[in-house]
Amino acid sequence: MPKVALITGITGQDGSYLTELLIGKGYVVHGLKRRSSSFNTERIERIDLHPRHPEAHLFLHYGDLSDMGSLVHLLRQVQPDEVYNLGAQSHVRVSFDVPGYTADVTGLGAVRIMEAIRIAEVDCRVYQASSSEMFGAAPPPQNEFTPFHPRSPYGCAKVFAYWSAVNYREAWKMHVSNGILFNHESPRRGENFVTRKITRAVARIEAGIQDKLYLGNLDAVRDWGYAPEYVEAMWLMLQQPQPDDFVIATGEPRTVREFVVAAFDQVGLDWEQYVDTDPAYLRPSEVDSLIGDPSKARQKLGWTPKTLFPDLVRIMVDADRQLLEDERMGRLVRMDR
Ligand code: NAP
Ligand code: F7E
Repeated sequence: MPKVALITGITGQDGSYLTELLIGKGYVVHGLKRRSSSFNTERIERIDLHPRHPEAHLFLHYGDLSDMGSLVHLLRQVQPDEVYNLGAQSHVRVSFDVPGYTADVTGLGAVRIMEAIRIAEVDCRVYQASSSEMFGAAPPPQNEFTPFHPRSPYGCAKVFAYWSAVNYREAWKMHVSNGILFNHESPRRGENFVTRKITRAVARIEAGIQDKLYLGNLDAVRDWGYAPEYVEAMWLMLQQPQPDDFVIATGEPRTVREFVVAAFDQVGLDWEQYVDTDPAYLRPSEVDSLIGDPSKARQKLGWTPKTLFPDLVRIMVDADRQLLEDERMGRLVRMDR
């Protein structure tokens, strides 16, 4: 019998890569998608079934992390072996504008999915998408023992979800693991996160269809990895006999400015001619520096990052140049966006 997985947030960056990984392993994958007025399944539309795994399948279901009933019904119907809770209002800056909604979906949503698992009496393992944003103002390097000091409604909601996951593990003996993932990027990254905003702009400026790129804080330090490798870590966590919490990161600190320079360098343009700052993109309270220590994941999961900063920038700039070319030629946009 193939294993069955349920993914919330399947239409997002990580959901799409995780779906491909699990289909490649022969899983039957069920995804929760929310209703929207425009199509939101672009990232998973062209996922091919794996030739070696004819039993693998992908099914999508309407539901919402704010709607408990939809979660209970879906869990009863699907009876998953593994649940990956990736759904969230995941934008930090936006969370200051919609703090209540962020708390509801990103925070309480995690409780709803775990409580729904209990109500539906499903015997499964759970992955909770925790975040380095929980560390916030705690000085780097950050590891599993670093105390949390969140700096946004998003970070606060993720801390609530993190401790709720630990509590379901302790109280109900559920196999729930937190992946504390540092920033991870790809050509499928949402266009209003800084890396993708930069690489999309670089391609457009090179093509002569954009004049300027407006950014906020160029001094923020982040630890950027490559999303397809990070979803592998999620899967590895659920294959462990005991549930646990793991930091997933590269350990390599880079500023937003360094990302800008590397991306413009790749197309031979001088970034200073094109980049301006706009206070609209600053945050009421910023997270200055996130640098992860992934030693525990290396030792216990055998996980190490392979794609580091220069390759990540190259992959993203190349993909956005190709995407622009495809759009200009009227070609079908490729799945590896
Ligand atoms: P993403 O691209 O923003 O995807 C978020 C997903 O959540 C989308 O599928 C979205 O659906 C869905 N969603 C939003 N509100 C929902 C609701 N009310 N009910 C059900 N689904 C809802 O995020 P990502 O980068 O893939 O990240 C995946 C998870 O990891 C998130 O929980 C994020 O907070 C967390 N995380 C991300 C990073 C990172 O660097 N990427 C690092 C640490 C943790 P639509 O497509 O309809 O919007
Ligand atoms: O910002 C600065 C900004 O929005 C990175 C989410 O996936 O990772 C992500 O959160 C840095 C910040 O990601 C702009 O102030 C400058 O210091 O790409 P970001 P994030 O806030 O780190 C964590 C781990 C998550 O869990 C989240 O879900 O870049 N920055 N100028 C800018 N950021 C944006 N978005 N736009 C700018 O114009």
